[in-house]
Amino acid sequence: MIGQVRETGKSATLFARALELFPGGVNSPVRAFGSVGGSPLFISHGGGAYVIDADGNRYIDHVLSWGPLVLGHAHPAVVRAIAEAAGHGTSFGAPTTAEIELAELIRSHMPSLERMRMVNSGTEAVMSAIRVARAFAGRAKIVKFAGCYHGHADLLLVQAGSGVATLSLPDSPGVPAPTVADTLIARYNDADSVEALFRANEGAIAAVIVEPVAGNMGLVLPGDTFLSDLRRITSEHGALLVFDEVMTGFRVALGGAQARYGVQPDLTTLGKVIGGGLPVGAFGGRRDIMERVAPAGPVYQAGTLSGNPVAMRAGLATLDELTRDGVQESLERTAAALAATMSDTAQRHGVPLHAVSAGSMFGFSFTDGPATDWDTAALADRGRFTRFFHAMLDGGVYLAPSPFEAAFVSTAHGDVEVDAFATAAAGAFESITA
Ligand code: KE4
Repeated sequence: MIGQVRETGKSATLFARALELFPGGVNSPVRAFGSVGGSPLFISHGGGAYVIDADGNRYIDHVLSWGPLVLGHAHPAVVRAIAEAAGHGTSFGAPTTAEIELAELIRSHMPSLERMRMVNSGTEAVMSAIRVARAFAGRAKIVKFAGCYHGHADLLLVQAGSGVATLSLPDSPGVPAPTVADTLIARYNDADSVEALFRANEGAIAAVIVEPVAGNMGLVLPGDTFLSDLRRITSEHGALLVFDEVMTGFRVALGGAQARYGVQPDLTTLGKVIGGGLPVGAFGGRRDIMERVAPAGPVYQAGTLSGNPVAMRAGLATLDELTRDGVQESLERTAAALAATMSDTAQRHGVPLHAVSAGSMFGFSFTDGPATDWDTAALADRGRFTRFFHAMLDGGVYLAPSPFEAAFVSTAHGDVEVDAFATAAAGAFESITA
């Protein structure tokens, strides 16, 4: 608990070994504690709402693998499904019933996905969706929003959020200028900035891609008309609207942001929750667009492990549990309670902070007002976040090691965990205001 000196020697030793193998000692940049200092905790195992690190320290986990673990760690139904599937063979490179069943379950909650294609990551889903959007529209340019992150495909590493923002990277070397010449940047929650790009590039923009609830610059909610404005503008200009629901799918609502806000995109990308912790992504949408994807159409897209039966079964087991009556509503109550705890505790300690929740996600930023776009999100007090992050670790709570991420809850986070979070937050605010 607060003030208790946590042993982290084993993680440090493992990190030293990892640095001899992986760039920055990690297999994904945001894991490296780059913006919060210290060295990453190596996780030994997880169970329910908890992870245990190599030194035996136990934390309530609100990273949950950056979203996928909506049932918590090692849920029996998911573990059983993976074991049973693996026992019948781990991969065939051929169609299986599991992919059909998962796709049917996804479509029952997201009817806009009239056709879809399974892939192995959110990045792959987004790069594939953009390719088919460009082919369908016969246009090259795309619009993304500053602060939104859509994976690490070259064309989207422009003013991206998540790890790019965390590490203050000026986008990324190795991405040739021509590759991103057709990537236009608009301001989140500013439909006029999108309209202006269309006016300046009439007939040239294939698609607008947006995180309908932004989770990669902290948690930023769409304004009342933002998404419907994007729907109107793209339709008026013959462009496609792409919802990147890799994070928000089955999180902000069972039907994703498109259900929560009642705006139907032309294409949707998914990931995280639909794989239940195994590598799965998907893209899909209008039948007339998706029928352009090979082998139905000429837009090539492929993957050795796409639709992997073990991963499909993990996703099915996860969604089966998640879609039971009352589960989503309970998750939303938990996320809202944690956001309220953050607001109330910060206020008691006179610390400027803005906390929000959306479905089973919540977020907070050390800013005076709400973050509505990248410029306001970037005002977050990074030093205060860093001190808070480490104080929460001391208090037994594992948050994303970046101010530009969202936090997640699972069905395993109950009253005990909510109360423990409140205790840890009180201690953390005490320590950062002492
Ligand atoms: P992956 O390729 O990491 O599966 O998905 C990329 C992606 C696409 N779209 C959205 C909205 C996303 O949030 C992501 C990935 N999210 C980050 C965390 N914000 C993954 C964590 C990481 O990069 O290690």
